[in-house]
This record gives sequence, C-alpha cells and structure tokens, in this order.
Amino acid sequence: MPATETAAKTKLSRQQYLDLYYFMRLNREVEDTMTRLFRQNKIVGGLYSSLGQEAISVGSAYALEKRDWMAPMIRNIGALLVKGVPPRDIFTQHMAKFTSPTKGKDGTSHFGDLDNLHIVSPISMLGDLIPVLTGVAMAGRYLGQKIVAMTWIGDGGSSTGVFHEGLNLAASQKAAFVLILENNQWAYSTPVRRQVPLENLADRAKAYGISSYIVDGNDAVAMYSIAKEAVDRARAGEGPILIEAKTFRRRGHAQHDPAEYVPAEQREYWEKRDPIALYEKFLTAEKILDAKGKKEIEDKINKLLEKDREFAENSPMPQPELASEGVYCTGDDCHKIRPKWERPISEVTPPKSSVEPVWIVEGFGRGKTSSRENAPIHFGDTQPVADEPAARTKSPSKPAAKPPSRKSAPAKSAARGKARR
Ligand SMILES: Cc1ncc(C[n+]2csc(CCOP(=O)(O)OP(=O)(O)O)c2C)c(N)n1
Ligand SMILES: [Mg+2]
Repeated sequence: MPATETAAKTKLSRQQYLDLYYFMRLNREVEDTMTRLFRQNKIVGGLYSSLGQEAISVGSAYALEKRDWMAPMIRNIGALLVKGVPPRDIFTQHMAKFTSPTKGKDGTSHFGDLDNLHIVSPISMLGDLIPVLTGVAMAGRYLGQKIVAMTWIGDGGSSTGVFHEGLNLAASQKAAFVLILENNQWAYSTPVRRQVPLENLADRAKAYGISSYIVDGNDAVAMYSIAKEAVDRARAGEGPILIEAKTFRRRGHAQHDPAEYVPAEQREYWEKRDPIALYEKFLTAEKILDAKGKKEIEDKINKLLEKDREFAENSPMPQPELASEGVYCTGDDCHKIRPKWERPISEVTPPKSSVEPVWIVEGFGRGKTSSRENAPIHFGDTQPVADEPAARTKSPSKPAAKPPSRKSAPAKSAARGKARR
C-alpha cells in the first residue's frame, strides 16, 4: 500500500497527536541545549545533529510498545526520548560525567538499557545493529514473546556489507524486525546519487523478498502511521519490513563540519519543509494545538531541560582510578539480564532447535561419487536410498539407509550437532 494511503486513513487520538509534538520539540530542544554546551566546550565527544529529521526518530519509536526493543543510531535522540530515556542521561553521557549511564566512559550516545527500556547500545560500525536486532527479534520468538525489534540506518550505511547480510538474515528468518532507512541525501560529504544508482533505496527490499515503504520523513503523521503499520505487520509474523524515510541532513556530519559542499538550493528547499513547523501548521488547522497549549508544552520542556542540564553540569567527572572498571562485561556486575527459558531448554538449543540434523533436499542429493556409488547428501553421515526421495518418512527398503531419527538416536544426533558447531 502506498505510504500516503496509510497516512490518510490513520486517525490518532488527540493525546497521541500532542505526544508526537511534545517529543519532536523535546528532541530539538535537547539538541539545541547540547549545541550550546558544545560551544562552551562542555561536550567531550562528537555531537551529531538530527535537525530536520525529528519526525523520523519520534514517529517511528512512537509506534513501538513498551515490550519492544530498539537500537538507535547517532541521529535518533528523539527515539531515546520516546522510549523513556530522560534528557539528563543524554546530557551527562555527552559530557562524560560520572552520573551518566556509562559512568563517563563515553562522550556520545553509546549507551543502552537492556533491563528496563529494552534499548541496545548503538555501535559505531554502520549496519552492525541490523543482524544484532534481528537476533533480538529471533530471541523474542524463541521465548514466546510477541516483540518487535527496530533500528535505523543512513543512506550511506545502507551500502555496507552487513546491511545486506543482516537484512537477508532477517528475511530468511522472518524476524519481527523493522528497519528505518533515513535517506537524508548525504553520507559525510558524499551525496546519495554518487553512492547508490537507485532512485529509491527502498527498492533494496526486493532483493530479500521483504516488504518496504517509502515515506516523507518530514511528515510526522505519515512517519508514525507507516511505522505503526510496519510494526503491526512484523508482530503478526509477516517478517521484516524496510521503510525508506526521505529527508535531509540540515547540519554537517557533526559539529566540526560546516557542510559547505551542500548546494544552497537544496538546503533552502528542505528548510522550508521543517518537520516541526509543518506539524504545527497541521495541528493548528485541526484545532489540536493553540497558542496556550503550545506555551504549556514549551514551559514543560524548558523546566525539564533546565533541571537536567543543571544536574549534568554539576555532576562530577569520573575518578581516574575507575577508568579500567566496567569496560568489559563481568556478568552480574555488568547487567542483570538473564535468559528466561519459556520453552524447555533442550527444545531451543541445537541440534533440535531448528531442522532435523539430517535431511534430504529433493533434486539435490542424488550425486554419485567417482566410484559411481551414491554420494552422501549432507555432512557425510547419510547413505541415500536410490530412487526413494522420501527416505525419511517412508520405511526404507535397505535398513542401512535409515537416517537417525530425533527420537530413536538422541546421543548420536547430539554428538553430530556438537561437531558441526
Ligand atoms: C562500517 C563503517 N564505515 C564507515 C564509518 C564512518 N562513518 C561514520 S558516519 C558515516 C557516514 C554515514 O552516512 P549515513 O549512513 O548516510 O548517515 P548520516 O550521517 O547521514 O545520518 C561514515 C562513513 C563507520 N562508522 N562504519
Ligand atoms: Mg545520510
């Protein structure tokens, strides 16, 4: 279904419309505050901006439920806020304060919350979160949970090898996974045209046999509606879904980059399409937001950010002697998350967890060895029965050809599974 149709028929509650507005404004104000802190030399690491891309982070994360999982990238502070991360964590983290989620070990947004908010920490290697979140979705399925996993990738990141490998893995596993591809036209100073010979990056979904959408990433309602539909479909078992959100990176790659390579006309075009201004116009026309309501939201945000910024500025830096602590996972001290086996552990561990350890692929396994004997089909452990493709289900005419069954030869198949791992 074209994205516009879904957006047109989606009706949100008044509160949902206002939530989207609140989080987009909060996203922008948090980043504006950090830009000021950066100029005061109080930000320790790099600072990346999602100016003009707020509808994507907020609209997509707002489609997730509390139980769902996500891994944000550098331009997804809005998604962190929607999932429940307080601004103080974002400030302290960027200022490398001891009170930050990583206790001052990192100066950007490399932090997560596995225990409560279900956020996997981002990693700098572009694309690597795709197989990781696919794994999260698969784990959810093993555990009998109806969760969806989501992550984001840029136009540049969609050309990495792991993007393709990861999406193919997700597709072949029918993982409940939603990937938001933020096509903001630039990867550092490389325009999208010079790195991908495609009009629409969503077309890449065809290569994996999965569904995709193209959406105006500067339209908050469209973004939410498409993401919600994709999340619902993934949860229902339809497999992974790729959403290409068309947008524009309004600042340089990071604070150090004035992005003078961006054509002025392109910038002007997108500045006129500011997602917050567009959404405000929509809310006003629909009589959902008036001057008083807007002022209330602004006051709420200002109060929260003043308190959290002050907390961050007044927090101590970490003590030098703690530098080597908490760097590697030490189990219980590191995180509380533990596997919760809701199916018998024997059922979900190899070799019984997936296909039978030995099977016959029709039309594939009838090879002959150089001595003209039947060749083993898989793993060298089966003697195929000549002209009897259904050897596993029918009673074999030659007893020696019977492959070990799961029930009758557990020890043998377990040993084989071990050897293969
Ligand atoms: C595998 C990998 N290659 C290169 C980099 C260096 N790098 C960091 S961000 C970036 C550009 C990313 O562009 P895009 O994916 O379009 O995201 P955007 O910055 O536009 O949000 C590059 C090349 C990296 N982090 N990981
Ligand atoms: Mg980009």
